[in-house]
Amino acid sequence: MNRSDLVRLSKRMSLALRHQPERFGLTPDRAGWVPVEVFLAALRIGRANLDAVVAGNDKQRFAVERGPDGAERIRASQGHSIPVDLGLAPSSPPPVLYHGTGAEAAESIRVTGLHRGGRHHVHLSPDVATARRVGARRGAAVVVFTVHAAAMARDGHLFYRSANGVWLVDAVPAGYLSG
Ligand code: HQG
Repeated sequence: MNRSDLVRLSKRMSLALRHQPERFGLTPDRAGWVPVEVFLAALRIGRANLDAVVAGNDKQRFAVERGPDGAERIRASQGHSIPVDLGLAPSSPPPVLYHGTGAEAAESIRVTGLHRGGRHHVHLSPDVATARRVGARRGAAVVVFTVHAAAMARDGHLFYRSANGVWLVDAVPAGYLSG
């Protein structure tokens, strides 16, 4: 597979594991896991291609591990819109985190704070460069907000860190944002 085939397959895998498993005849367990064997059959792909996407993925979106029954299983590490419990423990965030978005959303965010869209959490990046890449999905004019994460945590907001290093929180009230 070339790079664009890998990206296309990664998007199909995201759709199947995060958003519309039923379209592929899949029923992830409550933590979002699907047996690898079942997943390969449902997407009609071979193991080598799955491994290429999992290993080569720019953001390590997918996790493969051996489940309690000894069989391998796969899930997306974050970004679901289907109900899943990733089983993440709350974790102390660094002093600040970042959120990149499109300029047209910025004014509303300054007023109402950050809300999760269709996903389970607001997604925050550990560094400006990553936030800028996330925001660039919304167009050329990117705004990067600084989130005063340690202050939020002190005030009782729970933060989670996904297996691929994305910070997750229910919402960010406007008072903790600058930028
Ligand atoms: C915006 C991708 C107006 C928010 C990325 C964002 C990330 C508001 C959009 C991951 C708002 C939600 C998540 C408000 C939030 N007014 N707009 N009050 N509050 N928004 O896609 O953070 O490739 O659910 O700024 O790289 O963009 O899928 O979140 O633009 O890591 O692995 O509402 O998705 O990863 O959009 O991206 P999303 P996101 P993957």
